[in-house]
Amino acid sequence: MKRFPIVLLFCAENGNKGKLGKAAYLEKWITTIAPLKAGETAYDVSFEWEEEEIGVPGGFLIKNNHHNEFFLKSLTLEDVPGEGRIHFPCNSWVYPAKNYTNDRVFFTNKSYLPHETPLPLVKYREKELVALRGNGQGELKEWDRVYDYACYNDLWDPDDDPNVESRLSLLMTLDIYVPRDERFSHLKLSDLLLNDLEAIVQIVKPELEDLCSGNGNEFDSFDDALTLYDGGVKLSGGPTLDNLWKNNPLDIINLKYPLPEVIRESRTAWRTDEEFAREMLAGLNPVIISLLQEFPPRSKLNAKVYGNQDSSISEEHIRHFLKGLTVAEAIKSNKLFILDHHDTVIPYLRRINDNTTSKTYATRTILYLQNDDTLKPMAIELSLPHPDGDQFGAINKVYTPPPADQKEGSLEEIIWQLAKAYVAVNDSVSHELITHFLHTHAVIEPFVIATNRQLSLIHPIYKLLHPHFRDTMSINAIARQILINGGGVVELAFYPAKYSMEFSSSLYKDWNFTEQALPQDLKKRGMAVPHPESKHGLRLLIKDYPYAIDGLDIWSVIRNWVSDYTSLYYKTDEAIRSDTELQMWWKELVEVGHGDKRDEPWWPKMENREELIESCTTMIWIASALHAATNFGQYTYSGYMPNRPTNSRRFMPVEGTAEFEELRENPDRAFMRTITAKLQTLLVISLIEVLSMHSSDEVYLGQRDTAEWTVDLEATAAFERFGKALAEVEERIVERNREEKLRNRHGPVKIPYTLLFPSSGAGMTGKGIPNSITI
Ligand SMILES: *[C@@H]1O[C@H](CO)[C@@H](O)[C@H](O)[C@H]1NC(C)=O
Ligand SMILES: *[C@@H]1O[C@H](CO)[C@@H](O)[C@H](O)[C@H]1NC(C)=O
Ligand SMILES: CC(=O)N[C@H]1CO[C@H](CO)[C@@H](O)[C@@H]1O
Ligand SMILES: [Fe+2]
Repeated sequence: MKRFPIVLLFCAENGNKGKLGKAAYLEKWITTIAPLKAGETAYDVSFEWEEEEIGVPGGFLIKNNHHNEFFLKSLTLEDVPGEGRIHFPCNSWVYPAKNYTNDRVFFTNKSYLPHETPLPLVKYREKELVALRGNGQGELKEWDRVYDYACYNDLWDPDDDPNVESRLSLLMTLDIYVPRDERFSHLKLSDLLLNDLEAIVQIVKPELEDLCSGNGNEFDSFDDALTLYDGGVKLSGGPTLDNLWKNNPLDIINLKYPLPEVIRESRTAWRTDEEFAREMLAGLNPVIISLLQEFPPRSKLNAKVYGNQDSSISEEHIRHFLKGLTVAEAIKSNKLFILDHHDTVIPYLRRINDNTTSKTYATRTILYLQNDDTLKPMAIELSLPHPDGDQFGAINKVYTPPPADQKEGSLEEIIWQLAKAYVAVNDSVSHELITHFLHTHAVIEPFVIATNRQLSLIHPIYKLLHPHFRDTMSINAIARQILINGGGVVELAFYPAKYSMEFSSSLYKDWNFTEQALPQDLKKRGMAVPHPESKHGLRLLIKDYPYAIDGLDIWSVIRNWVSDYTSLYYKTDEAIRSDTELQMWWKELVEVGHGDKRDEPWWPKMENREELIESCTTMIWIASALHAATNFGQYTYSGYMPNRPTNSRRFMPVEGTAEFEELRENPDRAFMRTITAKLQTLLVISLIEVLSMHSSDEVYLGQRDTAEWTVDLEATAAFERFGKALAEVEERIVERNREEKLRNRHGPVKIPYTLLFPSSGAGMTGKGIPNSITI
């Protein structure tokens, strides 16, 4: 065991040179420390103190002279003269010394702004950041700890371009470079979840392709689609996938898919207009709905290129819903809302419809706010680019619900159901590619990298943000390798097909970081107006808007915590401006990390405490609550594909065609042949089942995986207040879910709104806000 020399780095209060102590070595294995987790071992080590004026240790150096790496969790010194206990959280893989140019250094759990750093530590603080930034040269290896930027590109041939990450073939191991300490280091479920993702792509996908080849790629009815959840999937002449799994070492995935909650209480409630609209406020993608402020809805696309893209929905289509109001009056009294998937889709639609097997529309849905705060869809507009060219504008067709006295199964009702399906297709793709992938997973990664490159581990803002970055680089690397890669599952199953990632990245042009702050987002969509007397200073126009109500509670609790914590370290705005690391961090984030957006006027300048608080709150909100709200309900709502299809393969049938006859005679079959096919359905639900699960070692908002993350008592007290405030939010969520008059919290499908409920157990729970994007 005497293979690892450990040298303490002393900081004398008076002197200005760091002194290194004598090397010490691990001694005996201690068995008395509790609680240790499986695989962890504690060792004794004794240090010689030369004389008292040498000061107290502020760090230590360690050399691994072994052949193998080990994970160093922490070092604790007991009975330090004049100090008592000193703790060094480490949480890092230490590779054999030959892999490093400098000795590995670790610091105590004290925070220092750069200019407050004890002189002996300054050199080590700076050298460590230089090492973490790397020199941009060579291929990075497993033991490297370098955080650097590279462009992701799977849109053309990346191997021709030396500046972008090279494309990897699908090997059995996932080996995109990720700094070692960012790789899922935890044992247990999170590793297995990854294995599952790999297995779905590498083992299940080929099996399913066989199964679904030829005529086997269709569900003929809703009942047919339900058999998935009863019997599992039978492979042609072979075992069920379930059995396949038993023979596989990774036997945790359940290929007998569990029944998604959206059809648990009723097999048909999802088809009601009330549920269709409710999911815009409390479902997976509650961030698109907005107040309608002009009628008919106008397009913001450039008319020179796209012609007239304004809506054709007219007063006649909707007047009978308005309880005697004119449209102008209804707009004035904030009664009209819109789910607008028009402008973003139109520029891609011709290519998608002409060059892929998808056949779909841009959509607009107009809704009326009823007195009980539920929304009633009044009209759906489906739009296509003009066949003669973009400049001729859109071809629009407007659909309205069947009259109330019409019996179920009428042709009007069948067509209306199909119109809703096209809206759901657009919404589910927009959810996955934009709300979930682009606006959480993708935009947060530059923050992870900039923070690690520019803020020292002993910087208080590093300590604030670090828990919110856990595992994010790992899951994103996996996504790049097997989900969003060219020819990957997303392209196979989502209607933009090979244009999926181009479509997603083109919308990065519209991204505005400051707008992701929940209050700003609600104001922008017209869902809230400033109102100083109301809670959170906002009045919601739909009072029963579960995502916004629970979200504002969470937002303000995060904001209070960030504000309390940062005020311990920054007493003045000048302290922000003179913090050299903080300034470098923000500059690099804006100019390099989000370099394509560096000239946007909305970037905070990071010149005062308010900007720091708002920016950190927004980062934490995106990584925790926003991701949770849009991730962990995926199986609940999309596990049953007819509710949120990812693709449409046929246009709305027109009278006089065979497809129209099929629609009339066998509407369910026509519906199933329009939406996502069987292979794609099985793949998507296998994936989202895994993506909807929490690993058993997930760390939730208000928790830390390192108990002694700071020695600062005021910071730990503020953190405890944060935890208490979150517990109170939980109580309020439970109470609201009990109130029957809040119709949007359960809806016809009877699913309470829990996606912003902070804590959770492991597995698929439909609740829980992890600190970071881990899946
Ligand atoms: C479809 O693809 C072909 C070949 O790549 C291309 O020339 C054509 O412009 C595409 N069509 C549209 C509408 O983009
Ligand atoms: C970005 O968002 C902020 C906050 O909502 C808003 O004030 C600003 O106008 C937006 N800027 C742009 C260019 O969209
Ligand atoms: C392809 C796609 O998802 N189209 C649109 C669906 O709706 C969202 C929200 O407006 C748009 O951003 C997408 O462009
Ligand atoms: Fe996710």
